[in-house]
Amino acid sequence: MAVLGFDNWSPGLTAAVLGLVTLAGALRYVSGRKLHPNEPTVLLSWIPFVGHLLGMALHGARYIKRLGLSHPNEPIFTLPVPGSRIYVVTEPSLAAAVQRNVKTLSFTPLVPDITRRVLGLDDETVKIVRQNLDPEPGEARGFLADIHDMVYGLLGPGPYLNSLSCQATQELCLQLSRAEASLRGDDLPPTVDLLAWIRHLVIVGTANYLFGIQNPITEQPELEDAFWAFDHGIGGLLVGVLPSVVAPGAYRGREALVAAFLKYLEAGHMQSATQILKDRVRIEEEYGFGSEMIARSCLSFFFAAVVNTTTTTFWVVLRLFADASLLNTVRQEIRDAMEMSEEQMGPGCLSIGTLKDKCPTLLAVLRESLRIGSENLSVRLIKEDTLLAERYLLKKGSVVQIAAGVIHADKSIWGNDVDEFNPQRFLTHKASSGGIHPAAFRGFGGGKTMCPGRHFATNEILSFAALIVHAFDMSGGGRVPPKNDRVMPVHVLEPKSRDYPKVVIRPREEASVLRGLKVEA
Ligand code: HEM
Ligand SMILES: *[C@@H]1O[C@H](CO)[C@@H](O)[C@H](O)[C@H]1NC(C)=O
Ligand SMILES: CC(=O)N[C@H]1CO[C@H](CO)[C@@H](O)[C@@H]1O
Repeated sequence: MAVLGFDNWSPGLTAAVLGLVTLAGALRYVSGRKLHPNEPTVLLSWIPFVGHLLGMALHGARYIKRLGLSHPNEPIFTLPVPGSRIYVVTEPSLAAAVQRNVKTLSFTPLVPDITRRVLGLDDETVKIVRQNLDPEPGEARGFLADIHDMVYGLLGPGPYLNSLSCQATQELCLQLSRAEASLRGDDLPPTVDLLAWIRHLVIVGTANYLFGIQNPITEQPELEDAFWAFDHGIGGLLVGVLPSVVAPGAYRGREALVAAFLKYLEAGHMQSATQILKDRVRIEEEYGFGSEMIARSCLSFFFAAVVNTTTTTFWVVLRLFADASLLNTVRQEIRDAMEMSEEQMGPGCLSIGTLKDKCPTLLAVLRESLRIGSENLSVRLIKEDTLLAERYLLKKGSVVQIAAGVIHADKSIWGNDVDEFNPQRFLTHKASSGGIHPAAFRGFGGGKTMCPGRHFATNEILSFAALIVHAFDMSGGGRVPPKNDRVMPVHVLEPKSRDYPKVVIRPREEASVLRGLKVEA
């Protein structure tokens, strides 16, 4: 006994342990009960009440994914958490049902609190954001509804989408030609961290095309690091208590960026920003946002425009350089698209539309990279008790999440090679002709909150990745590291930091197109 350290074992302690075990059992029983016979199956955690929250905090995306994949016969299940329930949807037709139910299932009631935590909005601004969240037709509209309509309108197919896509690609091309110039002189090109290389090009390029060249990033290049510190600590900011202690790096990074955006606004540089940002600022001013809050909102849009473009381009490029035959096929598609653009529009021109038409394999690589990399949980608050698909009762006040990570890893949808990177699956008849449910591909979310930037992002990433593989060779990137899914997925997953691929980048002869390229829609 002494060896086991039970010297002080006492009847009182035994009773206490027995009591705790009984209490745990009782709590498990209570928390495991359905609130209504039609509520989705309740999945219990080993530790009552807080077990699921703990699991998500410790294992991130992987926790829900494991639960979902180990219960393949439950298209939706209930996770009891303190004071509430989380319903998790893991099947496309139910995901579509959630998306259709716009009256009682809504993301917007969650926005004020999320933005308060992540961006540090003050109480007065949060109050403005909270008003008229989901106006019915004929009702007074609120801030979020106005922003939503403006953003979805401008970024939908049309002339602004085309001009923004051209500006972005033109700018990224300029960044690439600078990178090429700096590599050209080297006899022995250095080994670089591919993710860091792409991060730099995207963050500088995006700041330029969105905010004009007198933007915070060109004025203070050290803010690049602040940006990624903010990005990597968003999970900590979402906790919502003592951000400067819980997520000090993210907090300091965010505040440095906000100060710089405030300076940018006060200097009047917004004049040279792109239309969508001017419109956002105008709406924010109309609703009474102060300038510091407008600076915080600038950071939010900048964030949306940078993070997924960076990570997705990184995976696309890495995948291409890891597979010689895939790279050959895609390079041929790009050459054809460039030749055709020149025939149609003149020497030195690249048409984004032609690139999209002529590069089906590249587009498939992009979609397949998003299938594998995106595990976000689309969240909606249940505003009224809701019977989903005439079968599952969702209780008011809880949240329902669509688990992209589970749906994207489901063998019954994608086939037995679901864990393989196989862009062919997006080229075959099955994927394009309705063999796969339209709500199964969740890279851009779905329903009312579907990413407004999806057309733009597709144009931008396709052109940017095309220019990279056309103009550069890369060696050393043969191994594709696994994604790090132990984080809260606020964007497309990255590899673990120790696995960031190191590559040697060399300009090809074809890199000459970067100089003087004219990008057209
Ligand atoms: C590969 C690139 C991108 C991916 C994978 C992506 C994906 C997403 C997803 C999944 C959502 C949430 C949808 C939901 O919850 O149902 C979202 C929201 C959003 N995205 Fe993107 N996005 C990308 C690029 C962009 C770009 C380039 C922009 C802007 C220029 C942008 C602007 C936004 C905005 C403003 C929202 C919030 C919409 C709202 O809540 O009303 N995204 N994005
Ligand atoms: C980025 O993409 C992920 C995965 O598709 C998504 O969950 C997330 O909301 C996106 N973030 C932004 C800021 O667009
Ligand atoms: C769990 C999680 O990170 N969900 C995020 C998915 O994407 C939306 C829109 O960008 C975020 O608001 C959620 O927080």
